[in-house]
Formats: sequence, structure tokens, C-alpha cells
Amino acid sequence: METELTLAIIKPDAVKAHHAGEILSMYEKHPQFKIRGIKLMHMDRKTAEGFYEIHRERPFFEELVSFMMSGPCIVMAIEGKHAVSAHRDFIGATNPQHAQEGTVRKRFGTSIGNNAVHGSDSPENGVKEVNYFFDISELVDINWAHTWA
Ligand code: FUP
Repeated sequence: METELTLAIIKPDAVKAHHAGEILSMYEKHPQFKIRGIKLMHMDRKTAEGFYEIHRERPFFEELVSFMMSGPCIVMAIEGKHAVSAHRDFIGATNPQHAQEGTVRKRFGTSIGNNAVHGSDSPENGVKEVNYFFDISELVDINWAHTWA
């Protein structure tokens, strides 16, 4: 399917540093992205651990979960043509030092952990992750062709 959904999170480091407005503006201006859902949330342990369950056995898991719980973040459902790969290009490499110039992580990330934003890594995970944080009733003008997990 051409039209995809990706989850985007403006992470606690970027919100704390007052970069949320500037990052939101980058999303708003992107020709391929439509913000279909948006919420401010302060994750509890259960939510953060559940979201990063796939990384549970990794050495950085506890640091990652603590970081995601460290302050409010902004969670968004983004829809668009090839939204997942376009969004990965837009946010840049996981490690901000390796991210391309102009990407969100290059501009606002400060380390591999504190990398300012999250993006889904496949169309399947995009739908799953949006579903993790949003009820379908919280999304506007959504393309109903998406398969809900
Ligand atoms: P990404 O898809 O770019 O967000 O990267 P990953 O799914 O591989 O990792 C998820 C998050 O774990 C990253 F955003 C940051 C954190 N992480 C670390 O803190 N250390 C690492 O070595 C790898 C990832």
C-alpha cells in the first residue's frame, strides 16, 4: 500500500530543550506528511517498556525506558505516501553524529540515546505503533484502508 502510517515521537530531551515547536513546524511543512493524531504524554514505566519490548534484552533497555519516562513527549500519527521511509529519511540515523545534515536528529539530537525523535521502521510497525498510542477515534481524516492490528 502506498499510503502508510508511521508513529513519530518528539522525545523528552527535545521537549525539555524547547525544540518541540520547531520540530512540529518541520513536520507541518513536509509535503508528504499529514498529522492525523497528536498528544502530549508523560509515559509511565509500563507504557515505555511495552513500546520498546523488542529491545528488552539489549544492554541499553533500562536507560532507554528511564529516558522515555523522564518527561513529557509528543506522540504523533503521521500519514502519507511512503510515510515510513520518508520519515526515516527526515529524522536521520539513530546516532545523531551519523545523521545527514538537515535531519531532525542531526539538528536536535545530542547522543544515540537522546536522539530527539522516534520513527517506525516498517509499514507494519507503523500501524502497530500508532495503534499502541491511539484509539482510532483519536485520529482525524485517516485513510480507512489501513489494516488495524
Ligand atoms: P531507531 O529505529 O532509529 O529509533 O533505533 P532503534 O530501534 O535501533 O533503537 C531504539 C532506541 O534505542 C533509539 F532511538 C535509541 C536507543 N538506543 C540506544 O540508546 N543505544 C543503542 O546502542 C541503540 C539504540
